[in-house]
Order: sequence, then C-alpha cells, then structure tokens
Amino acid sequence: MKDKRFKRTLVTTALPYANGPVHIGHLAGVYVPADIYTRYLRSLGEDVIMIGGSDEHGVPITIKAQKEGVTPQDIVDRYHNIIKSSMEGLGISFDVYSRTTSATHRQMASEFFRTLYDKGEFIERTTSQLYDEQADQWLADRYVIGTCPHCGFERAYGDQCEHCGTSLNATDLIDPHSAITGNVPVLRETKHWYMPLDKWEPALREWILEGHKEWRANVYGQCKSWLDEHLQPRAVTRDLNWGIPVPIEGAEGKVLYVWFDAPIGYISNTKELLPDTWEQYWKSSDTRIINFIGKDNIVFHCLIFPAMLMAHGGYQLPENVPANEFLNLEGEKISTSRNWAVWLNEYLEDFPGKADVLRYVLTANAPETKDNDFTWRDFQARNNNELVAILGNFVNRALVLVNKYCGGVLPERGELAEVDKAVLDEVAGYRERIGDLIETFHLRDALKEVMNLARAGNKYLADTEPWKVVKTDAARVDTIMNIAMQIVANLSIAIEPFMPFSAARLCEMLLIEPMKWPQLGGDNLLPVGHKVSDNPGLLFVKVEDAEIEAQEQRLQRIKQENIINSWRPAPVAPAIDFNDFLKLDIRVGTVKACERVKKADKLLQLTLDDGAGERTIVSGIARYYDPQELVGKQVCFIANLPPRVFKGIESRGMILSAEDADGRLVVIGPAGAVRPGVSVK
Ligand code: B3M
Ligand code: ZN
Repeated sequence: MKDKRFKRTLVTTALPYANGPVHIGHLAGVYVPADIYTRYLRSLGEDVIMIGGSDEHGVPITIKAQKEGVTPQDIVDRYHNIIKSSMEGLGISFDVYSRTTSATHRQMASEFFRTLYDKGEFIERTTSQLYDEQADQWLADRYVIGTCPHCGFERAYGDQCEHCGTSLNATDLIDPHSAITGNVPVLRETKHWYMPLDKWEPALREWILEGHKEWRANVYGQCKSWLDEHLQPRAVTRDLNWGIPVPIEGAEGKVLYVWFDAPIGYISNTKELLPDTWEQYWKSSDTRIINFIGKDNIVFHCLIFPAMLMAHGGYQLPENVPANEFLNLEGEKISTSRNWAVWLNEYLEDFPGKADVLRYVLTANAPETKDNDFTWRDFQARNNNELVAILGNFVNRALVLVNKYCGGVLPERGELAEVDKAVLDEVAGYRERIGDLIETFHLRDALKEVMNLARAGNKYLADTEPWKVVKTDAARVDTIMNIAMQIVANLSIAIEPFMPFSAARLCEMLLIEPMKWPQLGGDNLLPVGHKVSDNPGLLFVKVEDAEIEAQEQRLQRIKQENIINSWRPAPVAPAIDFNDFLKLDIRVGTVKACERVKKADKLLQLTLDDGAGERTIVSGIARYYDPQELVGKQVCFIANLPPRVFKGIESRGMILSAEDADGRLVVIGPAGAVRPGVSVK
C-alpha cells in the first residue's frame, strides 16, 4: 500500500435491508468493489478486515411484514439467510456478516445513544408528526409517500427522495399520503431526539471540503451541495414498534431511527468478529476506514454518521467513501418492489459455477462515474468475447502446448530474444499499475489491465508461433513455453481479487499453491521441472443464446406483470340520459368473409350476415387477427352509424373491441351462439 500512514484497514459495506434478496445493483455498487479491494489488500499481506451484515430495522422491514401478514422477525430471518448464503456463493469474503438484531448490536447502539444523550448532544423537540388515524399508526419514513419539495418527484418517501437523492423529513413532503391506507394523514404532537447537524457543519466542512478533495467527484460534490445549503437538526428516534428501544425514561413506544442504529452496526459487527481488539480498528489513527456504499447513502455516511462519531468522541472518521452510481437493468431503474432486478440467489441457481462471470461483468461495467446499464446481451458478449476468447483462450493454449511439447513439465529457458524480453518487461509492470488503480478505487480500469496481461500472453504466442518453431528448434520452443507459463502463473495472482474462483481453478490447473500480490510481475514463478496438470479443462465456457433468451423472457414476463399490476381502468365518463343509450343500435352479426384492405396495413374488410342480408364493415384490427381467424365468429357491431368510406370501401357500422394487457385489440362477441341480427341490450 502506497500510503504508509496506516497499519491496518477496516472495510465496511453498506448493510442491505433484510426485506428482499440482494440484486446486481447492490453487487455492482458495493459488494463486488469492496471484495476486490479487500482481497487485493489481503494478497498484499496487509492487515485488513471486511465488515458486513443485514440491516434489520426500519420501515422497509415492517412494510414488507405487513404486506405479507407475517412478523418483522419472520421477514428478517428469511432474507438474512438468503442474503448471507448468496453472498458466499458469489465469493464476497466478509470476515463477519452479522445482523442488526444481534444482542451485541442492540447493546452497542443503545449505549452509543445513551452516551450522546448523557453528553447533552441531542436536542429534544415536540413537533407535529404525521399519523394515520385509520391504521392507528405513526407514519415515519417510508410509511409516507408524497411529492418531493426539491425536485417534484411524486413518489418520494418520508425519509428520502429516490429521484433526486435528497434526504427528507416526512413533514417536508407535499401532498403526503399514507403508504398503508392511502389516506391523507393528520398531524399529532410527539417528542423526539434530534442530532443538531448544524452544530457539526463547520467540522464536517473542514474535514471533507478541505481535507478530502481526493474523494470521488460524485461524493465530494454531493457533500458540498448539502453543506452549502446548510444542515438542519435531524430526528434520530421514531414512533415505531420495531427497532431498538430508546434507552431513556419517557420514551416508551419509541425506537432508534434505523439510520442511527445501522451504521453503528459496522462497529458492533467488528466487535462480534474481534471481541478483544475491535477498538484498534475504530479508534487508532493508523487505521484506514473505507466505507463502500451506493450513491443514495452518501449523506448518511459522509455527514450524519461522522457527526455522530464526532459527537461521541474517540472514533476515527472514514478515510474514503467510494460511493458508486446506480446500475440499471435493460435500460430501466432496478426496483425491488417491481421485481425489476437480477437477484443474486436466482443468478447462482441459473448459472451454476459462473459466479466469476457476474463479478467480471459487474466490474467491467461498474457504475463508478455514471449510471450504467446491465443487459443480458452484454453479459453474454463479455463472457464469450472476453473471458472465453481472451483470458480462457490464452490459459488453455499455453497449458495444451506445454503438455504437448514439454510433457507438461516447465522447460529451461535459453538465451532470450527481444520478443521475450519485451513481454517479461511488460509483465513486470502490472503489479504497480493494477495495484495503483485498485488503491485509488478505479476498479474497472484495474480489471482492464488484468485483461491486458492476458492479451499480452495471447500476443506473445501469436508472435513467437511455437507450433511452427517446434519443427526446427526444440530449444527455442522450451524458452517460449517457459515464458508463456510464467504469464499464466502471473494471471493466477492478478485475477484473484476480481475472480477468486477462477484464480483457484487456475492454481489447480497449474498444480500450485496460490501466490500473493508481491510476486506478481515475477519471471520465475514456476520453477524449471514443475509439472502442471495434464488434464486442465477449460477456465471459462461459452454462454449460449438459449440461456440468455431464458433470462430475457423472464424480464419480459415481469414487464407484463407490472403493466397488468399498474393498470387502472379509465375514469368513468359523465352520466348520460337513458334515452341517449337507447339511440345506439348494437347488434350481433356473423362473419361470413374477411380480407385485408389493400394498401392499408391496419384495416380488415369484414362481410357480416346481419340477419337482413350482407353488411360490409371496415375495422382497424388487421394487426391483431388473420382474416381467416374471424370467419364464422359472431361479433357485436353498432348498426346505426352513418356509413364511412375507407380506401374506397363503404363501411356500414363499427365492430366493438377491447384492448388486452398487451395493448392488442380483441373483438367482442356474444358468449353463446345467437341469431345474426339480434339486438344487444
Ligand atoms: N440499509 C440502505 C440501503 O440498503 C441501508 C444501508 C445501511 S448502511 C449503514 O440502501
Ligand atoms: Zn426529489
């Protein structure tokens, strides 16, 4: 690590709400980058721990429980387990993954609050808060939905606008309504404890705006705009029955605000991991604390939690908060409630053995500086054209050739040619280059360099052509194969932070123990005489079209379901006079013949038996029916409209139809056979 001020590193990862599984957005934003960074530091031999856990309090949990008619505890038990095991499945190497309902955490958060209370760091305020009289419940945070006063987004929550990211008080919302009943809430008086953030504003300004100009532009910029608008006191307690009770008298029925207790979870979980030495990680100035989060959590991690830590005293502030932007899915914002996501637990089931492919794609396309899009086609292309065609191909070729020409045993190198020296020189440069990029949180670029190392390997084989040289110069082939295999061994180190499963597989192919980052760049990682596997298999395999189509179809289905679920009938038209209704002559006719209207791709010409004879009607349903499909069917039509001419055909009436969920027109007819010409009443 370049920065020598620090002896150890504490990596924290945002605690996901245990109200659903984690999805690719969480992974790209937080867990994959944190894991790469941590694995890299471990490989460097640094003292580093990575802290994670489920966020099990707050309104997201109680809303989910209410929806399903189960207890909040049921919800968090279910999703904590799903999240924990799926993260393991993706190789996210937490040193601890705990939960904010743990006894250690309850005690730690409670004591933290009590310390601030005893130091007089809170202000007490009795204010009017929103109350749903029908549900007989206070409406904190996400229990209220209304219009954001900053950007006008109409579905902002009482704690935060998901559109502009501003964090809000429920009473700030314009036109608030209850998420439980939809009712307009009333105001009732209640007492709460507030963090006077205004008091900490000068210290936060100094710390971030002066002290951390190196932070990512999005993080620094968000903090600056918050500070420039000036901070207000914020309530850190809530009227809720799920959470950590406020540990003071007169606070019955009140709990700590979830955003007060959750970040303390980083501390409690560290204590759970290291009951005796946790304080070193939080309180010594030679610890580097890094918070990996998504952009919607910036204000809590850069302003509110640091203010809490300063008010408490004795704690270190984060050294960096490398927040990512958002990952979209097939062009649309990921949404848990609309099921518009790729869920990690489902991915691992659908793509067994391909955890690294997802890690690779999410890193290659990481939303580090702007929102990015995940598409299944891009996933397939990156797997097939990059992992298989570049990295896998080089490893595979080198191993096959060393088995073929050298019996799988590392041969001696003879005198080096220019091309050999050049590639070894290049290889030597990657340790610094990739390391610097990881240390400065440029993980996409770091991964690009890893792939460049594989490209260098491919190019080396293409330039030296051992398959030709073998016919004339066996000693030269030995040199080439030795060097090619050194590059493969280097790759086993370089890919480990990014693709740990493939790194382990590669070590198995090479029959070596995993090597560490300081060895990266070496030109003698595999000693002469070392034997590699004679049946190495493939490092990556192609993703077939059918696998991608299945995923795309799943998303299509979800889109349909969302359309159906969000569909509302049009408002009923103003009342009419009954006599007006009687004026409409609606009848049933039987389709005798049907054909397309020439030069009009929307129109069908129908010939109906209307009881009195034949009647021609032109109807705009050609995109939804084959003409032959309709012949023999009975349909309803309006019989007394004035005739109209379409493309030279006189149409006498209008066929009734209705739109289905896909927006296709379906003709309306009687549910049983009737005589043609009868009136519909
Ligand atoms: N659970 C919010 C989120 O999942 C929250 C993070 C807590 S980090 C201390 O976006
Ligand atoms: Zn907004």
